[in-house]
Formats: sequence, structure tokens, C-alpha cells
Amino acid sequence: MNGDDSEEPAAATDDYGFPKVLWRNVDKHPPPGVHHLRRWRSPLRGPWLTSVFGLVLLITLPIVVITGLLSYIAYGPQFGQAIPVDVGLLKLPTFDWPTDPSWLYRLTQGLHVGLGLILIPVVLAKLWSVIPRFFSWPPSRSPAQLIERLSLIMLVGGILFEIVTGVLNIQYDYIFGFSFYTAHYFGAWVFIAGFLVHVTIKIPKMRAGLRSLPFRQVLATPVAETRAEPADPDGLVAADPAPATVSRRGALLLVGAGSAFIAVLTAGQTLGGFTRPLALLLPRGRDLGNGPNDFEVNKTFAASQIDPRATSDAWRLTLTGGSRAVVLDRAALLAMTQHTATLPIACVEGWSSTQDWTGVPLRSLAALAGVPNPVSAYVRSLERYGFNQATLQGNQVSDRDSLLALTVNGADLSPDHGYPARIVVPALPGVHSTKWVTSIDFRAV
Ligand SMILES: Nc1nc2c(c(=O)[nH]1)N[C@H]1C(S)=C(S)[C@@H](COP(=O)(O)O)O[C@H]1N2
Ligand SMILES: [Mo]
Repeated sequence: MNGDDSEEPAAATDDYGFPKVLWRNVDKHPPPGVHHLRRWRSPLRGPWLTSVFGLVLLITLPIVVITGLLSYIAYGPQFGQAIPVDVGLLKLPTFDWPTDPSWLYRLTQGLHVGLGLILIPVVLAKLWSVIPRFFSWPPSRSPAQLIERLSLIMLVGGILFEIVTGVLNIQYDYIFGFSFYTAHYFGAWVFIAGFLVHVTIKIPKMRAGLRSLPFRQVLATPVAETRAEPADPDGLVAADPAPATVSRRGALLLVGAGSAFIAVLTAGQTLGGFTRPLALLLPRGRDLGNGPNDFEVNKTFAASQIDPRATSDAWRLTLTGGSRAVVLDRAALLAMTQHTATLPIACVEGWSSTQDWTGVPLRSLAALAGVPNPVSAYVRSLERYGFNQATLQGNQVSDRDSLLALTVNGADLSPDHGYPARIVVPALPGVHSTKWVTSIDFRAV
């Protein structure tokens, strides 16, 4: 230490004009606890492990992000029915969500939720592998470093926030209402911004890290021979590594097993059959009905608070949009030409269920109402609260398989599945498959 009272200006500041004495004091007086850094002594930590987890997430997280944004579009933001409604500058280009293939939303949303859940162990492992970096002191010495640190907060905060809001949404959707969607949407953009900056900065490091140990060699190395990598400039490798208690291949296996376990717990809600009772993470996936109506029930008839008399023989369907309203009872609907289609109900929560639906094509109802080529159709349920309405796009009305379903798998709809009539449209997000329909307004403009 010789510069504290030096008069030489050239030596007094660093490249960014900060007085060097400042950094010396910052180094000398770390906040309490930073020395605990030394306690992160796993010999597994280092560029290789971090890069392997990084590569997995680099490939998979964009799929989760893109399918998530597609879900927002599938909801029909053009009708104000995607949440949040007003997203300002983050408004995405919207397009009419297709009806073909009918499993499109089942695939995109199944991937979004399924992959999102399966990746949780990988995200946690990646965070574990870089833990010492969160405590590096001082946090930044240059503007470039400061940007990196800020992007890290957006990245890590963003993904943890998305995991928490996403999981809570699946589990408690109907308890807390809509606010999760808003949080999840804006949280996603915070994460996307952090992710883009992080990837740009780290890709060269990741490539070098992957080359630092040959993969085959790692797979062949047992615990006894597992050693720390040489010290790296980022300080991922512990200064005084402890002896290995697990090999690198063991650590990969552990994380992989964690992901596989979640996959088993979630896949059952889509695959069905003997896997369904295993779908512990997705509550709706295990609800059973009876006989032909034995498949997932989202909201039950009892929970809908609809007066049972409203779904009795007194029930009427009202079609509007033409010169005068058309009112039909269930017998009149059953007397019309029926069409059968095998279509999934695909919920935003990730579960889906494919059944044989029979009923009157929506386009026949549109023609009957006097609006043969509607631009949209506004459907209302008898239900007074909750998901009691939906606007369908023109292509969702005109598809030959789009139905006002009256029966499922050859039996009348059960009250839980929407008796007397419900909407079923190919590739439609489940929430718009309105149950207990009371009216449809076909709109020509
Ligand atoms: N009226 C009404 N229709 C509704 C709902 C609802 O709560 N009320 N839930 C929707 C949601 S979110 C889904 S995923 C599907 C589920 O249909 P299912 O319970 O027959 O499986 O119904 C949709 N139709
Ligand atoms: Mo849903």
C-alpha cells in the first residue's frame, strides 16, 4: 500500500475515473458475510457444470417463452380476452389462431406448462452452480459489469417469479382469479430482457466451458476421481475445494431424475389411462366423471352456482345477429343435422383431454341465425360469474368440426361437462369452450 497519500493523478483513478482509493476501501471492507463465500466448496462447481446446465436451458427456455407468448395470442387479444388486456408497448402482432391441427393448443400449452415444470430442477441446479457469483464483492467495477449484474437480477428474479406465479396459477387458478396472468405476462418480459443480455454476454464462456472437460470423460469419472477444475477468472471454482461427495455424472443424473420425477407427476394429466392417478401436480387432471363423461372436470356444475332449473326442459338457446332472434330448445337442436368430431379440451393449466363430441356445427347455427359468414361469435353461459363468456373468431365458427356439443362419447353431456350444450372448437384454448351455453351472438362486422 503506497498510494493513499500519493499526489500522482495518473495513478489515482481507474479506467472509468473512479478513485482507486475507493476500490481499495471497498475491497478492504466487504459487507459482513461475504467471507462465507469460502464455504461454497463443492469441487463440482466450475465452468463445465455451469455450461452444461446453461446449454440445456439455452435450448429449452426459448420453447417455454415462445409457447407462452403464443398462448397469449391464442386467447384472442383482438377481442380483449387475453390477460392483461392492455400491454402497451409489449403488444404482440396478433393473428387469427388456427383451428388446424386440432391439437395445436394442446401441444403449445402442454409444452409451456410441462417443459416449464420439468425444467425447475435444471434451473435450480444452474443457480446452485453459480452461487458464489451472487456474493462476489464488489458487485461491479465497470459499467459493463453493472449491466451484467442488472441483467442477472432480471434473469434470476424473472425466472423464479415465473416459476412461482406459473405453479400457483396451475394450482389455484380459480381461487385467486386473474391477477396471476398479468404478473406472469410482465414477469416474462423482464425475464426475456435479462435472458437476451445474459446469453449475448455468456455464449463464448459457455462454449469454452463445455470444452473444458470432454463429456465422455465426465461420464467415465467416478466420485473418487472427481476433482475441481483449475481456477477460473469468474471464480466459479472454489478456492479450496472440498473432496467430492458425488461425481459430475452423478450430479447430472440427480438433476435428470428430478426432472423425470416431475415429468411423471405431470404427464398423466394429458396422457390419461393408468398415468392419470399420478398427475399429482395438476389437480384437475385427476377428477373423474362417470362412464362416457369420465374425464377431467374443470369447474363442476355445483361450483357454477347455476340454478338446476335453468338447465331443465325449460332451457332455451338464443341465437342473435340476424334480423330477428332464433330461439331453440334442446329437442330442436337434436333434430338438426348432427356432426361428430374427436377434439381435445386443452386447458391453459397444461392438461388436456380428447373426446368424441357430437352436436350442431356452429356454422349451421350461424346460417340459421341469418349470419352465414360471421366475423366473430359471442357466446354466453348461464353462469353468472367466472368464465361465463367467450368471443370466437370467424374461422373458429366456420370450421366444420366446430360444435355446439350436446353429447360426448355417445351420451348426453353430464351437468359437469356443460349440459345442456357447450362449445367445442378445434385448437381452442379450453377456457373458451364455454359450458352451459345460453346464447350465441353472430357478428357480421
Ligand atoms: N361456463 C363455464 N365454461 C367453462 C369453464 C367455466 O368455468 N365456466 N371453464 C373452462 C375451462 S378453463 C376449461 S379448461 C374447460 C374444461 O372443460 P371440462 O370441465 O368439461 O373438462 O371448460 C371451460 N368452460
Ligand atoms: Mo381451463
